[in-house]
Amino acid sequence: MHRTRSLVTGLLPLIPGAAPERLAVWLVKGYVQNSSARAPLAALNIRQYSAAPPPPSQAAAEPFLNGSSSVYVEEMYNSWLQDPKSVHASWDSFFRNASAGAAPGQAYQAPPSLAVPGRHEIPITALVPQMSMSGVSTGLPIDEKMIDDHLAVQAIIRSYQIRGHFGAFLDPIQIEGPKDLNERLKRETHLGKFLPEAEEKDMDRIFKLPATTYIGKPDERALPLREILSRLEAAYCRHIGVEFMFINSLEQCNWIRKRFETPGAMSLDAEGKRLLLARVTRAAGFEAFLARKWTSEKRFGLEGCEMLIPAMKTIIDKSSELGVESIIMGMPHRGRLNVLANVCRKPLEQIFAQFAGLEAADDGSGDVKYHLGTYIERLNRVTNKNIRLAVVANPSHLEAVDTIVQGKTRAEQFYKGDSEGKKTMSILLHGDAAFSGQGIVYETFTLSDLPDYTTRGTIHIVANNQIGFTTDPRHSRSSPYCTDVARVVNAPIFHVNADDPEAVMHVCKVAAEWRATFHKDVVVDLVSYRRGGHNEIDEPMFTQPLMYSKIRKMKSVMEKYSAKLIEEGTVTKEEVDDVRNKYEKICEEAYVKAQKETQIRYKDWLDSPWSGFFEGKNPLKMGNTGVIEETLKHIGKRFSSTPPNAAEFVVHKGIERILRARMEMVETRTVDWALGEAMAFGSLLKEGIHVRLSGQDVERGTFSHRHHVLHHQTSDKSTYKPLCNLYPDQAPYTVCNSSLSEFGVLGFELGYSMTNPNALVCWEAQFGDFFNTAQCIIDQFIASGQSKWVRQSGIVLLLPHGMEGMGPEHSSARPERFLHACSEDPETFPAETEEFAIRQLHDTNMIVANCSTPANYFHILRRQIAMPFRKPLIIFTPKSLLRHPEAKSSFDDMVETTGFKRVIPEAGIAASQPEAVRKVIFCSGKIYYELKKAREDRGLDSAVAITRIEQICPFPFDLIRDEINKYPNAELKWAQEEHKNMGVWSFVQPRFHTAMQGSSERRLSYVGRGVSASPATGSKRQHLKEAAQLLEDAFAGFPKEFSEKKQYEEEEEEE
Ligand SMILES: Cc1ncc(C[n+]2csc(CCOP(=O)(O)OP(=O)(O)O)c2C)c(N)n1
Ligand SMILES: [Mg+2]
Repeated sequence: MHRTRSLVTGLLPLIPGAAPERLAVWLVKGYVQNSSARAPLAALNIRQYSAAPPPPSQAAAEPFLNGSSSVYVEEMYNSWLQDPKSVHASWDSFFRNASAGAAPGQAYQAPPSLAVPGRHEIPITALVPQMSMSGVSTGLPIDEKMIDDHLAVQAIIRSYQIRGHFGAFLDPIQIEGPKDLNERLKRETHLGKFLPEAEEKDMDRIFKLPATTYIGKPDERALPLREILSRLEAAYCRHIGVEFMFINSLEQCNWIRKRFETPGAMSLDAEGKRLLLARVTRAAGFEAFLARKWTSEKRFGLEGCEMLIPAMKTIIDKSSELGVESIIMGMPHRGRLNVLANVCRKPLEQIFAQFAGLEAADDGSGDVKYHLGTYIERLNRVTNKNIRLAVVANPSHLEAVDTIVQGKTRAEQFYKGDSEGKKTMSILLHGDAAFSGQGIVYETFTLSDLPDYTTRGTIHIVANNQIGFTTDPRHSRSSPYCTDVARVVNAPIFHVNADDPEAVMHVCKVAAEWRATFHKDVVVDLVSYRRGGHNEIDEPMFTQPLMYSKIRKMKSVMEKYSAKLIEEGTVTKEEVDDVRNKYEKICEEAYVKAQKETQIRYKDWLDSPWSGFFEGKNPLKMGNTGVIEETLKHIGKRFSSTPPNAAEFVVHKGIERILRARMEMVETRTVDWALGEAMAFGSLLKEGIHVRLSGQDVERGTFSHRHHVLHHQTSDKSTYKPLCNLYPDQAPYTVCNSSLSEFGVLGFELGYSMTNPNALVCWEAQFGDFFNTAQCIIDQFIASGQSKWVRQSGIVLLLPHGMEGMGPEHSSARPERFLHACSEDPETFPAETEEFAIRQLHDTNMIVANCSTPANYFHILRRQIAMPFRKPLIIFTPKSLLRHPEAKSSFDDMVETTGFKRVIPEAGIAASQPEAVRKVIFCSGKIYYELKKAREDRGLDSAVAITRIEQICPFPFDLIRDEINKYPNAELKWAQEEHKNMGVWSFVQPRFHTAMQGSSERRLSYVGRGVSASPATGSKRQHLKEAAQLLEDAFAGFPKEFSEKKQYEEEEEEE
């Protein structure tokens, strides 16, 4: 509360009296001061905003024309000047009287009320006797004063609702401010502060309660001011601070008001209190046990925020009661082991065994214990319903797991047909510093209400220990609260003092109900402290001496709450001891069991089990990727058509042309890139595989080549998706333009891909190089996820790539970055067996490819599903090749007998006379077409072979070796358009060496651009120069007769 408190203090000098005081007092004082000043309207300096003539001076002297009402009155007056009937009859009468010269104070006449009094409404006259009984003498007509007073009280109520949280007692350690904030606040609200002449009596005056509050019991329509203030303080200024009045839905605001203002809303029965105490005891007992057994082992203990555990359990109980069956959670290091033990009920011996440093029984490199995930299905004892809980494994990178959890949740909802999110939900846990500091949190929130990304409400819990490692909030954020980022999506934020267990329970229940009712995000901010250092080895006094001298004197929440319950007679001391001892015994027993363990199993910590997927499969046997011609034809035709039965669907002329061209290709048994992709997707859909393509502008495609969503040109929001209409029983196809985020959306799609192995989930970058804003997802999850967490994913990254003169960005998708993260050994030629290719795929961490033909693209997409396991696939996709006349494939390369080609060897004249070949140029991707043309131009077709490597990792050692051996007399070149320190060169170079099995006679050398700091030049001219030079260099070294021969042949042809 450091930062919040200083913000409030910062505001106080602006407030009359300067001393910190209750909002109500400040407001009422404002009224008193204004009314005593009685500034005439002309003096309020507001007319400069009005084009209307000034109101008559007599009217300006009316006593109620003060403060906030004056603007309103002036608006009324201006309207009345235009048309007297446009204002209420009472205003009409007032302005007529004032214009006619009525004396100040005499122009206003109260109109008779015609309305039937509703809830909170009582006839104003009914209050008059009480008002006069209070004996307050104002010297003004009683009804006018009363209106002002009522307006002031309404404003007080509203100000509590809006700003009451600033006065709430949220910080258990009271880093700043007077020791007893409650006492101070009481003193500040004393009657004398705003009505010095009749203090106590004014507090007893009765005020009608407006419809915007629920502080009245059912039969209470008016209350003494004292009671109003007291109830507002109970609702908004005790241990809960509610931020919600920024929400732009009246219904939602009222819903929240009701839950916090209704008298008795926060009370908990004895059974609830006992359960709560038991849960706090377990949370505290777990940390104490670990601290005792492993004194200096890092575990990122929860001490100081033990209430996180009962908070999560309450949310789970309530959500289960409201119909949720599966909860997917993401969380950082703090308290993670405790969550696994006490929320998920992961067997304690498995957790304790992690401390023993045992070897793993399964493959992989593993992860530290406070990053591991889990998946558990169990009975919720409170609701007696089954519940599935998953904690997603995460790296150290704080908050990076957020969108992965969201994607996984969304996928589970999708596959279960839970379109409203009633059965599956997510909970995200955060640290205070990370929540406000990490941009991915914002990216996660912005996905929360997008049709293809929403999870229908996430409950966020911040374990707000008011510190991030060694940094104070005042140095780690510029916002008053660490939770302010949630305001962007209108999520209510419940700050709660985590040393008040019952208050925590209340906000958690409300949060769960909110999610179930509105299906929107909500934040619970557990304001707490960190009893120790950042981890168990750190000394916090180095940097936070004051904070820690206070913390060291603090009793734990368990001690405080058990003392409270003993004192109020809810439990006995024996019961408290009993609960504690029982849990300790459970821990001891598990500890003994853990000691007998000899190995740990990473599989025990898997967050996304794919039951039934691996069972019964030969892990080295892959299905076919070719399909029958009939399927290609059918998909092609559908993909080239407008809605079959919608003659009125108006298609853009340009799209009509594209569709016609597609149809012509289908008729000639050819595909371009877009058609090849559609056939891959369509054929998988036919086989029951859900396909999801997500990313920026993917529906049309950045390069306007895809057009998976056709837009009716004369009817808004009327669209047609050909791939959703291929077969009556096909799987669903999802294509969705995403928010402009890479980190968030790639994380989301990765999470999506973890849920169902029988889905093809693709994320496309707008241009390939933009992936680097999502680098953390690639390094921490995609490249290493299986190794760390035995978790597989078949996600596909489509990264437009190619040096086409577009400048430093938009050119290279930086293949080197991905290749560097590949786990393949460059110096090992894998054993040559029949399963060479599939074993390589099985053993790699990622597949990296640059396909040069639509057919190969088609096959590699389909291979993702044909594989008996899942691996991430990174494809560098083309830009200019999308429309290149030669970059087309025949159906012949896609039918049943065909498959993906890891290498496309030279197939021209050179291949038929390999001994005569002088040079073999190996390359990958679009440069092939440029090299091919340059070779032809130079008449070198028989002298130079050009071979394409389509799958870069796993490296096709066997095929490359064969290709090299085929051309015994040729020099070997690697040509690439990326700079020498980029692209594929440094990856392939040692692998070629290995493929040549150490042959010292043959050497691969590089041809292409030199090294550079920037991926591409910004000058088109320079680009063309470099591109031309590259081709010159590639074909350098041939004697002149080669080109003369070519010239001779051409002349002969012309004749
Ligand atoms: C992206 C990232 N940057 C930096 C770190 C290093 N780091 C680990 S914990 C931590 C402090 C986190 O503070 P907070 O979010 O408040 O959580 P707490 O440790 O207080 O529970 C930091 C900076 C990290 N893990 N991840
Ligand atoms: Mg913190």
